[in-house]
Amino acid sequence: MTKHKKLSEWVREWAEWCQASQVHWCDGSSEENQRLLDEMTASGMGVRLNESKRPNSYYFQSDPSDVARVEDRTFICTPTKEDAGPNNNWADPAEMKETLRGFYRGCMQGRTLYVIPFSMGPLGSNIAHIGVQLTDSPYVVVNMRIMTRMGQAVLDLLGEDGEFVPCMHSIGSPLQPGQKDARWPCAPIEKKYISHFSETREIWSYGSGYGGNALLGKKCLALRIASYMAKEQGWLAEHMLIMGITNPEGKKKYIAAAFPSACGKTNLAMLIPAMPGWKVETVGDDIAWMKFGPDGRLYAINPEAGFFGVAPFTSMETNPNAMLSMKENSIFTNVGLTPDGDVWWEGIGHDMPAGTINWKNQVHDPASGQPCSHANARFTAPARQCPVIDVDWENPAGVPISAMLFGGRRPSTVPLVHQAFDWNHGVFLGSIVGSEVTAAAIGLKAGVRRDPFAMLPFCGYNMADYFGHWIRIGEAARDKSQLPKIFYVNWFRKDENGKWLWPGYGDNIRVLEWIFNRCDETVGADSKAIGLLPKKEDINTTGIESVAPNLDQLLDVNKELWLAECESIAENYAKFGDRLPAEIKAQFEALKKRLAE
Ligand code: O2Y
Ligand code: MN
Repeated sequence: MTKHKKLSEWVREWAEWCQASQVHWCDGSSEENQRLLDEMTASGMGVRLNESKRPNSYYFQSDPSDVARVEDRTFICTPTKEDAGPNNNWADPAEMKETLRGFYRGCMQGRTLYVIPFSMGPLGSNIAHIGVQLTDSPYVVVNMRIMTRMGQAVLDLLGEDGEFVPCMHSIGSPLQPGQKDARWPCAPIEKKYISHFSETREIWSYGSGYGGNALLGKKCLALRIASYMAKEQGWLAEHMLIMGITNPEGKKKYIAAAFPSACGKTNLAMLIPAMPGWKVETVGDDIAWMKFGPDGRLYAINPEAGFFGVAPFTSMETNPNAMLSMKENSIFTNVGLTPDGDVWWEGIGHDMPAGTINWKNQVHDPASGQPCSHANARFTAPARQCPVIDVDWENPAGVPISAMLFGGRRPSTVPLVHQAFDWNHGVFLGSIVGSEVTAAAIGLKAGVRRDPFAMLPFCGYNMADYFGHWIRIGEAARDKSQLPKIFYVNWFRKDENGKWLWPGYGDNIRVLEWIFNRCDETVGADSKAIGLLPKKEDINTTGIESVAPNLDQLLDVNKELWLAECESIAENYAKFGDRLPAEIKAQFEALKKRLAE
């Protein structure tokens, strides 16, 4: 329990307003976790998987209206629309609170209000932050227990007056006496609201029980609210994986990488190098919080404690470390359930067993043309179970970052890898990130979506100001030479026939080798209009000789295509009007001038 008066009062007020049947303060113990899982299994919401196949693991199916983050129901409620920027749905904070207060009134009738104290980042780290989520979903509690450090230890750390981000959540489905509960209770799509009050650091989520809409530590706190806090306090909250790379000489560096959703961050974070002697270790697969350390370098922590990864097409071929991470103590949502009590999804690496139940709870008919698992079906697995988890993944001081990568799915134009000339040019590269659209969010148009820094759905304020914040971070560095070097990668380039030019996966280590060596300047580069490119011979193709001839195309910088790219960049920048920082405009002008030379 807690002696924190403000917290107790906040919980009491919401419990009363929502008319919760009871309040349960989560201690995070395995007994509590087991009780909730047993209750969900008994009610038919969850299924315990076969103990001999998937120990201590559970299966859930969501409502078909509740399968992914809902970007068009996500709001940033800053005092003015301009403060939220063209990148966000804005709503007036007072109006939004009034609307939601109306919805929250009585919304937990017949349900328990769970109080989840959680730390994003190792307990007590000076880069970490604490949140407290209220929820009426036991599914959310058991997922938060994997994804964060949760329970009594966090209350102890909060003490009597510690700071926390209040995170209010309800599935928006009160239960009347005698009413049979839905298997996955939630509100209809038009009543789902994922609202952020950036200035006052509050999250109010209503109507959804799924993923990023409901596990509020992840996208809501660790990115949208944290990005605003980071701007105010001079640090970075980024949509980035963090990995350690050790070369055959035993030298280790940490790299952070930002790719839009569904561009393979989890696969890269857990990569098995295709070149002998190299080692990759995982710190995190989705979010990085970075602060300057006492030595002037940027240090990163993974604020999360688990992986909430896309299941379809994850296999022992594509990502064995992810498969092994979820071999026990895991939760599966919207995948297939096999007759022998295990899970199955498209691309898992073996045929679907006959009689498998699909995510819509029907015996799956492969002839239906429909997938058995939803495209955004997820596994929730403890990070500590990853076979290549880094020794320092829970180091409260974080890990020193040598390089940052940006990238996306670009079938043409963008070369396999290029390096920024300097920090401000790197910020420019982050600002022009674009990718083919993802399945992780609904309601998107097909085609290339500009997703600056892979933060478009996750920046809690005007993105033009966010670009400015990155510029200021560069200026704040005590020693500019200590700043991470910035690169742009593109594993997804195709030839004229639509065939991949680069093998990807474990072979990406060949590109990482060049990046690693560029950090120490032990390898050269060709200066081109768009940045510094590898010389063909500096990308190691031993063992993939058939790919070597593709390097001409992979490293090609086509001026025509880049001039067209500039038009698309200009179109995107125009949204930000005068708020676009002068340094970014200068970088863009310099690029166009170099292309014209
Ligand atoms: O659709 C959701 O609720 C999950 S989205 C997600 C989950 C884990 C990591 N990244 C993402 C994302 O969309 O970037
Ligand atoms: Mn993500």
